[in-house]
Amino acid sequence: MTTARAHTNIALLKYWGKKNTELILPYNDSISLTLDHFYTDTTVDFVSSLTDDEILVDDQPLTGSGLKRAKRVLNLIREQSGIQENASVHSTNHVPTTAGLASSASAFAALAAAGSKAAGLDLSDKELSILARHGSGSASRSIFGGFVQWHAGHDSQSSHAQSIQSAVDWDINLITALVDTKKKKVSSTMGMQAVVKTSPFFPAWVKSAQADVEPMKTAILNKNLANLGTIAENNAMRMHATTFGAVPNFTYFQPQTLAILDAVRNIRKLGVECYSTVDAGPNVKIICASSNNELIMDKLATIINRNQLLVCKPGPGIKYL
Ligand code: 2P0
Repeated sequence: MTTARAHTNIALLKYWGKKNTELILPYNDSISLTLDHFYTDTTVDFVSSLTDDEILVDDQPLTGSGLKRAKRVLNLIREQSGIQENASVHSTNHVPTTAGLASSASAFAALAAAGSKAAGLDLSDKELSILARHGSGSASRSIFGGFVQWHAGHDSQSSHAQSIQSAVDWDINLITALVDTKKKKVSSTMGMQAVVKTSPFFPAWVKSAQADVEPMKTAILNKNLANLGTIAENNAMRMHATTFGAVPNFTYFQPQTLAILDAVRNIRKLGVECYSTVDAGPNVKIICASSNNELIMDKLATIINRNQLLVCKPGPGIKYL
């Protein structure tokens, strides 16, 4: 029996579009920051008496596409290890459902780590990243701490994440503005597929997202918040532009999302470094130095309640408990 802990991550350069939906191979590289505080603990045991995999998430049996994806990861572990038993999986999310942060990244990273170790495999971080990717694309990045790059690659073996800077020893954090925490109408998986198939802006997105990779890595290594934030904000807006071009068109933005994006631009004009990023939902994550957190949160107080603002710091990679 093995327990592993994996943390969530936020993409600074987004993964948005699969060129292979079975293997979960993305069109472009993405770059993320792993977060502290929000994580998933997963315990896996292979048990001969079980007639099927038994997967409980927060004490509820997993169903639907989540179950299918978890079984896909467990089947790969069985293939690689030669083990035949079914698995007993217990997973606990320490990602508040109200936080509007994705838990699929931490969930599948923790499952890959705990499952492979419980099956007697001793996988490298790269191999774990490939395994986690089969559950959810963003999970490939949650194997590593700090700043992480997911190489798009050209096949399963070449599509994996890698650390850029695991120990973040400079002042950068995120403020998450929780605009709406209800389940979204268009899931990431559905949204990105719709865009790949129907948005004429998609090819331009892939080209510009790939061109962001080297400048973003340089900004991270130089600890240059202004460059990092500018590239991240533009990248996020371009991702969202693809949804406006889809048929039928859709958007993850809500009125309050736009109000916060505007407020962040205005705070920046006052000389305070802060930049927005938005994932496949209405919540805004504000990239800034922690020394400016209070000032920024005070300025946002006219738009959003203080208790809807959550500070997220850089966090570590996978751990075995
Ligand atoms: C990201 N997102 O890079 C992007 C930005 C959402 C917007 O990764 O279909 O849950 O399971 O591979 O990983 C969310 O997508 O999608 C995501 P699947 P996933 O963080």
